[in-house]
Amino acid sequence: MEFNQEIAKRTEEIEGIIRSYLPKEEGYQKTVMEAMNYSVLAGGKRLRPMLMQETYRLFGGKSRIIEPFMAAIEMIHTYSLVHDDLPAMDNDEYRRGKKTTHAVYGEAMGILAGDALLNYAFETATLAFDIEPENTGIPRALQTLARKAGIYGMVGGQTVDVESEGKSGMTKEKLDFIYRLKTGALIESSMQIGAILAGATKNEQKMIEEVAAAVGLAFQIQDDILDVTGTAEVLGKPIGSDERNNKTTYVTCEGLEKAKEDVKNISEQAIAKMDSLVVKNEFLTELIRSLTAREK
Ligand code: GRG
Repeated sequence: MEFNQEIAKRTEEIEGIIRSYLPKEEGYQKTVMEAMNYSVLAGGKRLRPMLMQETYRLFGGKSRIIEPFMAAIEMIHTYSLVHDDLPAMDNDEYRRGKKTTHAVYGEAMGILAGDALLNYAFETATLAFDIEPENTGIPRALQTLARKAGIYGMVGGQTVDVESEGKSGMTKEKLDFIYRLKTGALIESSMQIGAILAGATKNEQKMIEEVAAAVGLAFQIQDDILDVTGTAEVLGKPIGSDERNNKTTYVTCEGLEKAKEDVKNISEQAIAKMDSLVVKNEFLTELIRSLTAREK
């Protein structure tokens, strides 16, 4: 099967898994559940669950234990987007080609839906105990999910990003820190959890964390590039937001051409590191390579 068809097929499967873990819309608190489901089902590439599932397969994982964690990582990713779009942050009206959650449900419900998704992610991930109680990796996987989403991960990176906005004095070192945490941490979490639950060794887990860090960095640089060269139709959100928000990005630091070269080089470094493992997953390699050419 051709790679793009394979991606489409797997994305659809992942969509089904995520959907199966979403809450029923019922009870007096129904509105928050509707807002959660609206946000998660608004589309998206489902990259993080895909990386998680493929890393799990890379290390020989075969059970459904990975599924609640796949849903959980997408819930955490979605919460971050819902909160990032709020008036107090980027104040965006469109995301994934649809109205943002607060634009549809109001600001208070946008905040609550984000909070609820973060919490429900952990409630969902713990269902792994029912699927494979004998898997000793579950506590470590939960710890990784928590840590990489929090102050030592995504929230930490977003904090520095928010504080730097509109200010001069951004250094390359600080920008790397922001990218590693804000974007990289959830990608690291995804791939590490796949490795942990499949029973990879400590050394293999470390290698995968490094591979994922490089994938995350390349992904964020490509995001910066698309904010300059992309189109609103394909991206599903307005372009030029970095310039409007006076943001220092990899593109403003290094220039467009160097940024494009670096996306390719950093991704190839990630692939080379993965190739040094004894286990192989060709689809995962192709997936990482395909991200360098992504248009959304
Ligand atoms: C609000 C705590 C908090 C964190 C926000 C993730 C984030 C941090 C902000 C969103 C804006 C942004 C540019 C984040 C960097 C990561 C990134 C490129 C997210 C978009 O991920 P995709 O392209 O989105 O995988 P889809 O829609 O495909 O799921």
